[in-house]
Amino acid sequence: MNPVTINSVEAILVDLPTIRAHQLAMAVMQRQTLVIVRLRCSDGIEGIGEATTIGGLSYGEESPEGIKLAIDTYLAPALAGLDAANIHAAMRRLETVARGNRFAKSALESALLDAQGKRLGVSVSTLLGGAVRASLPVLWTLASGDTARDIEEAESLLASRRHNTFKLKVGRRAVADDVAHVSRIKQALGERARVTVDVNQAWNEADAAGAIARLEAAGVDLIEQPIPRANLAGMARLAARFVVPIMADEAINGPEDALAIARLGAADVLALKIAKSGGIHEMLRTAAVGDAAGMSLYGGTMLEGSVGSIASAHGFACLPRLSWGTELFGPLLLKDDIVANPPRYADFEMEIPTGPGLGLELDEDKLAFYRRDR
Ligand code: MUC
Ligand code: MG
Repeated sequence: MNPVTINSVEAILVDLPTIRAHQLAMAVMQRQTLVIVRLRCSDGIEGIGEATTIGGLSYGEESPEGIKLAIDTYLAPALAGLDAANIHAAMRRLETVARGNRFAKSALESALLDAQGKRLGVSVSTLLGGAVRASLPVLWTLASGDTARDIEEAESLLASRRHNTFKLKVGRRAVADDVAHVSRIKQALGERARVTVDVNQAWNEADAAGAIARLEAAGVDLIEQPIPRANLAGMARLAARFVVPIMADEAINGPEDALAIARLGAADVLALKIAKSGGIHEMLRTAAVGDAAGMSLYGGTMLEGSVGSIASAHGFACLPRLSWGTELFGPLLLKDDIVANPPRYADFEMEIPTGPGLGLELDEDKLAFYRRDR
């Protein structure tokens, strides 16, 4: 029997507005750009995948436009004609033609997994060996830039039982203002909600030490990437100094980073993201290193839309331990969706689809409306 081959790959830039401004240390987002991948195979099956960045090039080394360029020019031609059912071999081929470019590779791997799941009639998590949970806890990020508005937003989400953990984005303002902002929100929510803080590398070690002492006293539950990613020794000193757990985000991409962090004790928790790792399989390898080293795991987001968030969810569903839950709220931050069956959120969790592949169907009209090149 001839193998099913990869016929073509299309990468489409899609711009979707956010429901409100999303303020992070390095960017203010008013919209999100999705790179939607459509991978067509010789048996007529199409797989879909997605990559996003945060604030163009301001979070990491890839931008949506760069991801599309890398796929169109280098990665799609390398995949053409390969066995569509052998995902490990296809990803190995991508490793040989391109260093890095993990976000682009992740979108392609999701599309390959989606196609293979559809071909076999099983979900992506089943294809990966099986989900150990049917839904995932999901937090919400408060990042309107206004303390009173953030408290109002949190109260309404608690009342509707959509989220009971809130991540606060800090690092744009003076450290003292950030600490006051977080303390006011934690005081207003009290024991009814968990509060975490993401600094996105914005503080130096001395500022971080002072701020974390006060945030710990205010009852904050977790501190994410307080200082620059390269300062692992500084992260190790902070992790040793405080009881409140320190989480690595920008400092961790793949398994080698997890090993370096474990050796130094540079974090208590790892923020896993399929994009940062270069796909679901690499995310699972990264998770295994962290887990073996005794670190706790967290399912992170690059603020993907429904396709990327559900691909992440299938991967996170397979982790034996995921003690800090996830932040797969990306689709809820966007005003509209390009899938016909968006993810369902209820009782503080996101449901993981059980249909073939990712379990998603593109809404062709919406995709046509929001694509940049329409
Ligand atoms: C990040 O750095 O964690 C995740 C949630 C959010 O609001 O921003 C992202 C990026
Ligand atoms: Mg982060």
